[in-house]
Amino acid sequence: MRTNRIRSFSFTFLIVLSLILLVSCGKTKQQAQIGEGIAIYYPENFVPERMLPSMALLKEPVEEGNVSSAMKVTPEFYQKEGKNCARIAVEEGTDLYGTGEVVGDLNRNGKEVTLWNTDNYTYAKDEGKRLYQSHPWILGVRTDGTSFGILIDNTWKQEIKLTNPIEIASEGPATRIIIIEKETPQAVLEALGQLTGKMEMPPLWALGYQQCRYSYFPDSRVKEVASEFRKRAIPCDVIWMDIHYMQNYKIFTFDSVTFPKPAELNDYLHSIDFKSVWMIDPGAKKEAGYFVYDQGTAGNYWVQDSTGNAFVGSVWPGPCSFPDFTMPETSAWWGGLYKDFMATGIDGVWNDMNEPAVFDGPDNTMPASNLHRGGGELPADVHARYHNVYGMLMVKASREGILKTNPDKRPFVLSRSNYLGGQRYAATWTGDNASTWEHFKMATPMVLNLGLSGQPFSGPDIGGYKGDPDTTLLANWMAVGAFYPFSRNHTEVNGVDQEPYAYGDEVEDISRVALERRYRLMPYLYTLFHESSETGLPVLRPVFFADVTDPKLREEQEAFLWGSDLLIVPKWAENPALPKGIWTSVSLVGEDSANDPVQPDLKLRGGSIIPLGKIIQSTEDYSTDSLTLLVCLDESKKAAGELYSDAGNGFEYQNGQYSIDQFKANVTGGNKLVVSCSKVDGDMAEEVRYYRVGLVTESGIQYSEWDNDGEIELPLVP
Ligand code: NBV
Repeated sequence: MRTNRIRSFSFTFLIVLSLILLVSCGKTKQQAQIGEGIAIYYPENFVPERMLPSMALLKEPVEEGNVSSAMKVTPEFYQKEGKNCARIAVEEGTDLYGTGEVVGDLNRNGKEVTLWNTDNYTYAKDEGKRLYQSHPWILGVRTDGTSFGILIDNTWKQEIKLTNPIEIASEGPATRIIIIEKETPQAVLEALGQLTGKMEMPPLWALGYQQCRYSYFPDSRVKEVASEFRKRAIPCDVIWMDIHYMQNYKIFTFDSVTFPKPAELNDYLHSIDFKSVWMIDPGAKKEAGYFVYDQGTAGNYWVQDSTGNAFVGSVWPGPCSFPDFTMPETSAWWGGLYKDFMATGIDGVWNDMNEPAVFDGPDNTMPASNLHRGGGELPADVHARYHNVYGMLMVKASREGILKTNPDKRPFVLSRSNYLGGQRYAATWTGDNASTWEHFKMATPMVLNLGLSGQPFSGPDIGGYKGDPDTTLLANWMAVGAFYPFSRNHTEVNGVDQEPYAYGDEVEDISRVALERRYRLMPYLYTLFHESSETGLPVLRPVFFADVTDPKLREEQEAFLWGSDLLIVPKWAENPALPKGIWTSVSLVGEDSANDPVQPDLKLRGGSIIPLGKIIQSTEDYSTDSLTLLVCLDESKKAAGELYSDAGNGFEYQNGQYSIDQFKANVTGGNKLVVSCSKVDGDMAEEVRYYRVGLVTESGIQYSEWDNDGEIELPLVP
């Protein structure tokens, strides 16, 4: 009896034990579905403490059971030469894109990238295989257009070889990998947006053209340049202050001789409808009595060397200490520094050198053995782990601080360094390029691949940073540069004046036309930025997005798309591969789009309607009270389009203060184009809006009268 009881007790115990084991195994499953078409894979030697929380993901994925059989791509983990590796075989004929900010072709097949944020002047170091940002992310597009994404959830240094199989080798601990499997590349990017977040709506002014150099100083020179734009009627929204405005390059200070009254300067700029963006680097000069250094030292906010002392490395001001942005108290302090700074009327902030660049450090950064103390969710660990996210954590702290001090304004932060998911905090530019045709042509695929890696708001230094462009190069760069999401002309310290008017009448006229085109297109561009902030889709898109099954489009990197309706074809493009179907040239400001020798040809997709505004000198004059609707009919004589509007700044749009208008065109009675305009979403009070329709055909644009009754008619020319 007793033995039986013992037996049955042991039996029950065993069952309970195996149940416990089963459940706990379920919890630490090596792979699991985490969403529709999204699965996560763990290597056996995964150590959560060294890898989590994820710096790219918005939140820790929730496991939803076994990996679905629809997932076609699977990583295989292994170790080699002390590195944690993964290989991923892909179907023959797959085209690979992404991996963020890269030099070279749009199509990444056969390419290699090192993810280790590096200050890389003219992209010369390591043949440009590592640049200022890291995006451990690959987009794969199969021949039939079905697509997948590979997110390697790892901040440590790693190498990605885009071969078949794809090879990933990490210098850090073993990494988990997320795979997205969808019908189209667009759907993959939307899933990436859901996982890693989207760009917040920027202020409208940030979509305007911007003028920069290293540096405009003294303040009278800043005023002179800004006024020159107005005098010459070249549209421009923003002028930039590089490091010379600071007192001996000390961050959060103003030079007492050259910039004695920053508030007065900002007032002046605002009075002529300019905004100003000012640079802030991470390094704070090690100087007793300098308030930033004193506060940082008193608060113990600095990154430490391996012995636990504040790390000191040289940058512009000489020996500097660097905020440890993994510490919540450091980030809060850093954010607070923006209070007095922004109070001078500064509109936006430019965070540079945040790879971080350290002149006398190993490989021009800080030692990998430096210590970050973490806090909150982030564990303490060595710099090797946090290096690639140093810039991202910096712009996160900057953004939060700016928002706190100006809670009713949308922050604008531009960052040189960043990491996958960093579009949540800052826009970006592609660092120190050169004034050469090679770099000019390379800029489009760079911006495209950033967009295919989650960052929609980017652009290169127009005209090139190093060296001086010749007249032809600057003219062409301005003409195409008007179509970068972030459109800013910038040059290095010893460069000649590179403002569009400084190169003679011809470049000035070409630049004016180019920028007038951008500003007329502002209602469409703003709508695209809104779409991007909602969906994660890029603003600037590769031509193959127009037809993901057309193999001929997969490598096109000279022409590009704005959204899905406007194709931009540079005049220097050699036999560009263009999508099939109706794409009709449109002239916007009196130029001849198809035949102008420098301005890119703008082609409207058959079936689309895009709203155009007026030619304005800055977005301060932006209004949607009278819009021209450019209509390009499809084969069935129909077209449709949309406009997003809101206050252009502030957050009221999040409380419904926006409007979405929809436009629909069709031909009735065989001879009359009818376009209906109706508000379909948003609580923003309806303005009295005048519309006219411009029917785009091969022989030009036929315009209707202006009308405000929501249904515009245009008798068709037989
Ligand atoms: O602050 C000066 C420059 C800036 O103009 C440039 O855009 C950054 O990429 N900055 C780098 C520092 C050093 C340049 C050699």
